[in-house]
Amino acid sequence: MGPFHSLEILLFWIISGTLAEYHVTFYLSEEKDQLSLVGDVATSSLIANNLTTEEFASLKYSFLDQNDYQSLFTINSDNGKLYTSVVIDRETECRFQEQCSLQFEVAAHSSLGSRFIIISVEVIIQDLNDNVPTFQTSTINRQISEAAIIGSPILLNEATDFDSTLVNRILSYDMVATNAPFTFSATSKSEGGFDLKLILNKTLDRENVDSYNVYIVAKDGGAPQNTGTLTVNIEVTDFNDNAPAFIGDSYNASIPENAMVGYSITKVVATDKDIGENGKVSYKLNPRQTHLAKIQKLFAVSETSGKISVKGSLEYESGKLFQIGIEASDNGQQPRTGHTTVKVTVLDVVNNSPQVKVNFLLPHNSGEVNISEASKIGTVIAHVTAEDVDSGLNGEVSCSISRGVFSLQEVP
Ligand SMILES: [Ca+2]
Ligand SMILES: [Ca+2]
Ligand SMILES: [Ca+2]
Ligand SMILES: [Ca+2]
Repeated sequence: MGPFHSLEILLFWIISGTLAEYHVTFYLSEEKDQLSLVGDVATSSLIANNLTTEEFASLKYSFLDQNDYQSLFTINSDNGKLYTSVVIDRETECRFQEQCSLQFEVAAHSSLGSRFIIISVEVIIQDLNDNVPTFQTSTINRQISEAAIIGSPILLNEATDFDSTLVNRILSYDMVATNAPFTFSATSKSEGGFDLKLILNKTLDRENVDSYNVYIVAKDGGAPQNTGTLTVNIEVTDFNDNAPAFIGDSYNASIPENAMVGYSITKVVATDKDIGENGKVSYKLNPRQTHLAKIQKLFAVSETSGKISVKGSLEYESGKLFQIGIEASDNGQQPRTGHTTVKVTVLDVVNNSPQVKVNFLLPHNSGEVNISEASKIGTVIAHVTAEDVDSGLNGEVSCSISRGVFSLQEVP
């Protein structure tokens, strides 16, 4: 038999060897040290049963194919013992797979004669609970309106645990006990994993509590158990549920009748418990008040400061009491309003002279009248009136005459 003939036989064995007669399975925990023994291919495969002692002793072992797993394992060519060549991480080799089975073939060939044996080797990498449930970020921020109805959800993203076996993956989530008005729900999804959400279980009031912290713990099933925690910062956003309220129900002020335009009468203040535009207060004259036109003519209110000032002349308003209706409004999308009244008394301070008016009862000329010397005492000559535009004491008038020939008599 020439050398060409032997080559043909060898090729035949290789082709038929794809259906290996021998099969061996080893179990190896992940994370073993480099050069840890995985198993003995020679003895575990029981190939010795069909060989002479000499043939078995002469076998040389090698990987049949140049495949990926040669970077993970080495085989002793003399005795067929399989070792790790690196620290094997199950999650690198079999990410998200529940089974981690590495399969390759080892060739055993004898230098005696032409023995060529193919052994199918399966290494099952066993999982260690070496991964911790991890949320994408350890803290997240969420917002919910204080107007949210009970049952409103806040959706949360689930955590990841790269351990993919039944026990070492995430099996449950819990919320750490809290006073926050939320219940927690973790529902298994058919495709694996969980739907996580917080559900509002009480009505909110931002003006009372404007934020909550909630802690969610993801737990795997390993022993010891690994956990990962998510902090959820919940901001309660404002709803315009408060109207501006004046510090006083009514304000009283008095001003002199000669107050100039721009004279500051008083200042009203309203506060609003909401924030932002919902709490931004502006002032104006209440459009629904009696005598609006006159009030608008005489008085002004600063939109921003609430300062009430004189807008028109009060010269003819002395002694009067004005009731100025003021409206405060917030700047919410649906504004809310509050109302108050400013009572303003106009004081009489300018003392005008009484005006005397004489109406002659006899024919007269340019204020002169002729009367007969025969006139009887008590003859009525003229009707005299004295008027004063002032009010109070300034408007009280007394009347007298200086010459003794005539006298004044008050007409009832
Ligand atoms: Ca693992
Ligand atoms: Ca784990
Ligand atoms: Ca408001
Ligand atoms: Ca509010």
